[in-house]
Amino acid sequence: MPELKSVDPEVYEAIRNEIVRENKKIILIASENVSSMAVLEAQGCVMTNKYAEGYPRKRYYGGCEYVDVVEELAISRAKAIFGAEHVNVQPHSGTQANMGVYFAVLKPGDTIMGMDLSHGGHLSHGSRVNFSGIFYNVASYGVSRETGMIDYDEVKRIALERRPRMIIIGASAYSRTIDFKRFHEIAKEAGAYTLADIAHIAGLIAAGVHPSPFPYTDFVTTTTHKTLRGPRGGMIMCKEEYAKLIDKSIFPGIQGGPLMHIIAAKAVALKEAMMPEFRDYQAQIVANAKRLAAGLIGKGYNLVSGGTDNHLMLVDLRSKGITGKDAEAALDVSGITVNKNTVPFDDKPPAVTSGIRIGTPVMTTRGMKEREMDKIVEYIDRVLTNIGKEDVYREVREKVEVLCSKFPAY
Ligand code: DSN
Repeated sequence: MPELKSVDPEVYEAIRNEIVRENKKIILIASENVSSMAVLEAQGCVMTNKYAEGYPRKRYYGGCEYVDVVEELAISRAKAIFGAEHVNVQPHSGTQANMGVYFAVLKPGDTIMGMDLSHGGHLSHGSRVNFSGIFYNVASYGVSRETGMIDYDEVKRIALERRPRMIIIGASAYSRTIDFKRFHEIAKEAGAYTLADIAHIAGLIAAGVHPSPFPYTDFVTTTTHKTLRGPRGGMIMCKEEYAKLIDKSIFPGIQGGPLMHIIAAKAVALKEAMMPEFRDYQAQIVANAKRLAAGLIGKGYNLVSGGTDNHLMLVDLRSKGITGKDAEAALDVSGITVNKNTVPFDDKPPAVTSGIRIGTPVMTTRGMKEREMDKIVEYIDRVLTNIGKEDVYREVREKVEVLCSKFPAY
């Protein structure tokens, strides 16, 4: 980055430091990934210069012939991967993708039903601090206290009682397979639209290692940067009958000019997701998560729902007498990055929490397999059983750096 170094040494320095951080730490944030150089190159390209309000071949600006190429590629690849009838690749984020769907078919005051944030749902699924909880009436479902899993009978009971106009299916911290068909049947009985927010598991679905929400759900939203491993951004997929409503809702409804450089990078990531290696990668993410979960259980940690079927797990630290906040801080100093997370029925506030969320997409991209997961379990346990001991943090940090040197991000 010679130009950047000379024009803005401070930003250059921060980016260099971020590369070092990503290389030398074990990163277990379930919603992050390491995108390829091809994705980064597309993301940093001249298409950032271009205004392209509208859609391919129907723009409000001249000179869109090349940005049309990348947007059409992104759309056709997403259709092929997910089996979607219609795709809109313009949402700037997952939350904007969800907003685009709500604004397409709901009116303020309608009832939506999503997973409770404190049980693993997402802010934009009806949290009262988010637009979704301000504009709409919210009926939430959660997980069962006994199993830590979604109780579909309870979902049905709430849906039939509250009669939501839309049921939102999907989570940010739920480690089990989601039964989209069952949700669809419940929604049909309740007279609700269905929206599957697959942001966390999009890569798994693309690779066929998690069941798809198609053909059941009316709308599917996702981010493109989590297991899908593309640039930061969002995407909406839907049945053809909703195509016009969705497109109008995104532009001119809630967005102006699309980020064409990001759409170029989305096209690249989607091409990568069509490669045979991508399937192996997603299967390894799940294998790594299962191994990590088994290792932690073996060390006496409680996992919400008792394990994982996907890329993440939620560790309930209450039996260990540690807060999520303290665990996150101690692990980060030791070279292991996780995020604190509320666990279902948590008695601590969101800034403290009783749990940590652990995910394997990043370290799987970096080439780690089951053997390395065993080492990570050892390191996590060593830190969490020695909270406050700086010498232990140092010892683990050194081991982490040695391990990471064999599995660089870039
Ligand atoms: N903030 C993301 C996560 O960490 O799961 C969801 O958008």
